[in-house]
Amino acid sequence: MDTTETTTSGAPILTEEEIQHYEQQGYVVPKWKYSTKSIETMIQLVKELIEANPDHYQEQLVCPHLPKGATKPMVSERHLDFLNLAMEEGVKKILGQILGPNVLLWGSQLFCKPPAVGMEIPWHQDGAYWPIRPLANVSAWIAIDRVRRENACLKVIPGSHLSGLKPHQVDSRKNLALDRTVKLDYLNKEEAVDIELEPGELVFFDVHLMHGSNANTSGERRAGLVFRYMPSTSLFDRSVQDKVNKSGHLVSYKDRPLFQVLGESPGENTKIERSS
Ligand SMILES: O=C(O)CCC(=O)C(=O)O
Repeated sequence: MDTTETTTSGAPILTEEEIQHYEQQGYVVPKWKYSTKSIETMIQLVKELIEANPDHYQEQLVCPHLPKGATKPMVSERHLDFLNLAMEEGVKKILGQILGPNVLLWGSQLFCKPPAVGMEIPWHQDGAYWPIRPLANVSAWIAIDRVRRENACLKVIPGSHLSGLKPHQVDSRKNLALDRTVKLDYLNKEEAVDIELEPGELVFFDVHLMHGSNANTSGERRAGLVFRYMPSTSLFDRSVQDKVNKSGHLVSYKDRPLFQVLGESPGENTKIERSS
């Protein structure tokens, strides 16, 4: 028997305390985690994705759940396997508890930091430019490798989601996986918490939570996979202007497929795919 397999039938997964933790701190690491089998799948998917896309930075493989990814086009032959991971029963249950009964998957990203040269991700809040109105999102960040402070785990500022979006500025330092950072006046780094996880464990966090991660200067790889979920009561606004990012790639939401994870769409979100 796979001892890490967790039951997904019957009772809700998050306890009242965990839900409160999410609401008050902006994140939660549930007891539920991916099975050993799913972890093995993820490790293999990461290997294949990186091998198939040698011109991409490994921290910037956007939307591997789509056949050609997004932003910088890539090859993701096993996009359906990524999609299945996003739809695992345990994750769905937790999303139902945090986001409510109507949930869409709209994005994903592999953040794989190779040993020694893995890029820093500066402190930021997600969503300033995301086309979700009203802005609402839960990210599920899954550890594929063992992640510790030493190999640049995710860091968060607990409670920072409560006061909304803060001003960001361009960060033009080299070797960053993201070129925007929250203005220093709004950042209290002393409050930062390291999210150290074993493979298959995951953290759910709010769209307004300040987070980031250091450069990986260790000898250990740090791979994490994130899925982005929104309530279908918000609109995915396809009228948002396309833009070209600093690397010269088109960021466009006009044709981004959305996948129904839970419940029904109220109808404003067009182009919804069924995953099965
Ligand atoms: O993987 C990381 O260290 C950062 C992830 C991140 O910024 C995100 O998921 O929004």
